[in-house]
Amino acid sequence: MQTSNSLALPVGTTLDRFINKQQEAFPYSTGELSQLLRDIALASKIINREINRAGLIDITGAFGSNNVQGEAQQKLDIIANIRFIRALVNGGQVVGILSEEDDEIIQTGNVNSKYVVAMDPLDGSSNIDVNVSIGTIFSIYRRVSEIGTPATSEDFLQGGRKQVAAGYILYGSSTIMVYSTGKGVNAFTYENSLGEYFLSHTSMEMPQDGKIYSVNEAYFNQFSNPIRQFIENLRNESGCMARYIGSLVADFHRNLLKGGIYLYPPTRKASNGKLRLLYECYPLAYLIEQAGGKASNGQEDILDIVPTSIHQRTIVYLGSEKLVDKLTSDLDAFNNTIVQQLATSL
Ligand code: AHM
Ligand code: MG
Repeated sequence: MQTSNSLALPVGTTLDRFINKQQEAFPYSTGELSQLLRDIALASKIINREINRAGLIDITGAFGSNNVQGEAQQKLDIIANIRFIRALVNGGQVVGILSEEDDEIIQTGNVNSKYVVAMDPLDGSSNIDVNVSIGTIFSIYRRVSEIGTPATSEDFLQGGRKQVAAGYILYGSSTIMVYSTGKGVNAFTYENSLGEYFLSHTSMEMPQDGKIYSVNEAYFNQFSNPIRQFIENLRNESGCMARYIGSLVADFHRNLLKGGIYLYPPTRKASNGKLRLLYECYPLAYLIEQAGGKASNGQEDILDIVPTSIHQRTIVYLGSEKLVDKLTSDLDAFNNTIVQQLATSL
């Protein structure tokens, strides 16, 4: 959905020009965040290139162990991780990186930088090797540790509302970068032949309601009663359609544009959900709130969850306001009934 652009920039503006314009709106800004966003965009272009020729690398790789850069053949998610880290280290604006691919915080050595980045360099592992849409997710914080020292886990455990920017890159039928610095959400579509991102969706607003639900229904029998009931109502009474790619960024992006809800409830294998709070759920929750949608774990807004560890997981429901409100009120009602039943049985 496209609405009028608060910055009065025409669609077709390059990402660079947009970032510069945004920076001009803050006279005391130092340009570090702007440069960091440019570094992320650059890394995504490199990853986009790797993804586009992934099939080809496989063919050439079958005859030897090295790729065109003379590096050992690696899986695309590992390549993406390396590319991102390299771009952020060389860019110089980030003191520490938290990546889904690394257990520990990565120290960039840029101890005088003010920002840290939490990221999933390439999400959608089951889709990576089969030419289905995948994505990069990122979240940016201003560090709380002292300038001149390495990054600490506290820099990353500030809570979702402390994000200064967040976004994702979807490598799909076209490549698109969607991000927010807390003043609305804008999207930039990549023009391959020019090597540039161009503003394509301004001040994005998520529809308040929607007809799409996205959940892995293979787990249906493992879901709690109110979740099952909610899904059955969507199917039978609300006339909703199921759409599930199994790539969070792709499912999220479609629902952001069209309206709908994405659910990852507890399952037997993942009793606290599967998705990671810091670099999957916080950034998407930040974006969805900016676009007028909602993100909840069923009990509280995702952005209000107090984080306790850098790789923690969470249950997540991301979607149009009306759908998430309905789900959370169903869950509340169910919990209240259980409490009452317990109280009367005592
Ligand atoms: P990953 O980080 O290993 O790629 O897993 C995250 C992915 C999401 O992109 C997707 O929404 C979800 O896992 C799908 O999980 P499932 O296969 O259990 O439905
Ligand atoms: Mg992931």
